[in-house]
Amino acid sequence: VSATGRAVADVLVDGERIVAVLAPGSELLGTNLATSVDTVVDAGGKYVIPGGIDAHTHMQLPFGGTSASDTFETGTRAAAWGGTTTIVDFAVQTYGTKVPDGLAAWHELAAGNCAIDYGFHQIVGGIDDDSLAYLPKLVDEGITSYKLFMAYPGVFYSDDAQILKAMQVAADTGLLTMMHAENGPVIDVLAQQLVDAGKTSPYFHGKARVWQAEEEATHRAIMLSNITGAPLYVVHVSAKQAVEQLAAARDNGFNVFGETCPQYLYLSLEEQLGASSEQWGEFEGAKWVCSTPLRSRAEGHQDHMWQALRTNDLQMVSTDHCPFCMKDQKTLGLGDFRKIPNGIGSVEHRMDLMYQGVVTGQITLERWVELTSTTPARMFGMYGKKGVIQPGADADIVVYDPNGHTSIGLNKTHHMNMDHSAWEGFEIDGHVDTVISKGKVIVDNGQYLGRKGDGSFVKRGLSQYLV
Ligand code: DUC
Ligand code: ZN
Ligand code: ZN
Repeated sequence: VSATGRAVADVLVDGERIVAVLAPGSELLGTNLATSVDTVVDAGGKYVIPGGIDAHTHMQLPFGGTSASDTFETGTRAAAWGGTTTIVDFAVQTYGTKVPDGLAAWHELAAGNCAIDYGFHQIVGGIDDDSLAYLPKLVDEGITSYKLFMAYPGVFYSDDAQILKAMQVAADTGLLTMMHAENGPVIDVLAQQLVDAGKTSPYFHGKARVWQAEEEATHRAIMLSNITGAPLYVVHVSAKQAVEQLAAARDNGFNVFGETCPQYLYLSLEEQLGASSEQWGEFEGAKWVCSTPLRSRAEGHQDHMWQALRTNDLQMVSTDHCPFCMKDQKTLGLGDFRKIPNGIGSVEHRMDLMYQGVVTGQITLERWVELTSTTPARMFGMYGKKGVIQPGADADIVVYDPNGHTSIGLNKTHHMNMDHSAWEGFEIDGHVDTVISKGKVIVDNGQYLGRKGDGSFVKRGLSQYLV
């Protein structure tokens, strides 16, 4: 199955690469494939797809006095279990530090530890003369996208003047600007007022982060992008009004893109409000504290995200994988939702959760491949090597069984380094059977055969969506 169609075929792999895609039983150079190769993976009755590409993960992200609980080792292994063969993680520069130092630290964390291939985007948390001067060098290092934040004043935040200057450099160099589009200063005032009124439980995280703050910031980012001529990629879109801003801009010919995440398709603020457990009481809701937040189902955001994936108003699905345990991490925010580390762990479940959208008729099989692999490869300058099964591409291949079943939960399928699952109880009418990364079978029939260090750094080219 590819982004454009499906066919019955044999895929021939030699070393790390795909060398041929052939009609079944064909002969290559006079030899019958089925009898002359070393290893045959029988995918009869199953789907063969290009390995998933999760272009938005945060392994070990420092946040709110703690760090995301998956290391590159545990997080990429969990990704592999779930049929993802490439991640693009975010190297971090915070205000007052140097971009190359942040980047070097990220290389240090990842090198030799990953189960699958990985690339980096660069978070630039302090736009100043130094960081602006460094942006063009990122391209030479294979880091062709960077992320700015319109939220989190005092931590990662950039104001409009800083964003404008960064986008001017991006327009000149071909760097893709990724934006966390929420009006942080407004959200912080609303959050303070809620806390002052004694409304401190996890649910109020979502009440403070109103959709208007996402719509407004999305619109502002689009206009700054248009002023500068820099293309824009808005991350973790969750509000239907933000999608409408992107759709209108695209209709006007602006080169802007949007991603959503499984949590904004499946989970809601109402469910977070209703969440409670013997162990955690209403603090149970902290498991789903992420930014942008879960949105109200009554307001129709979830249905709108699925629709936008069908109509291409949104182009991709990533996870924003940013796992924190309840114990000692999420609980930092007991009594004040602002101190709950923001994030959900999903890197292991994206391919399954999106396949369930095929089962329920939300998207086609081809669109599943496009949203989870082919477009991420194109968007982030890896297409041809990744995101497609064709001669010359890396042999990153997943055999997916539509007759299999996956029960998601902490004591079922769970390899992420977390003490809970945000997806407990989800049932998927499909199963990742075999995962091949650069020609090596790393997951097969419930067995992990890979090693840390199998994955290497991918130097990415410019986005293939630049015009
Ligand atoms: N959102 C999250 O949920 N976690 C990390 C950063 C972000 O923007
Ligand atoms: Zn973000
Ligand atoms: Zn993120």
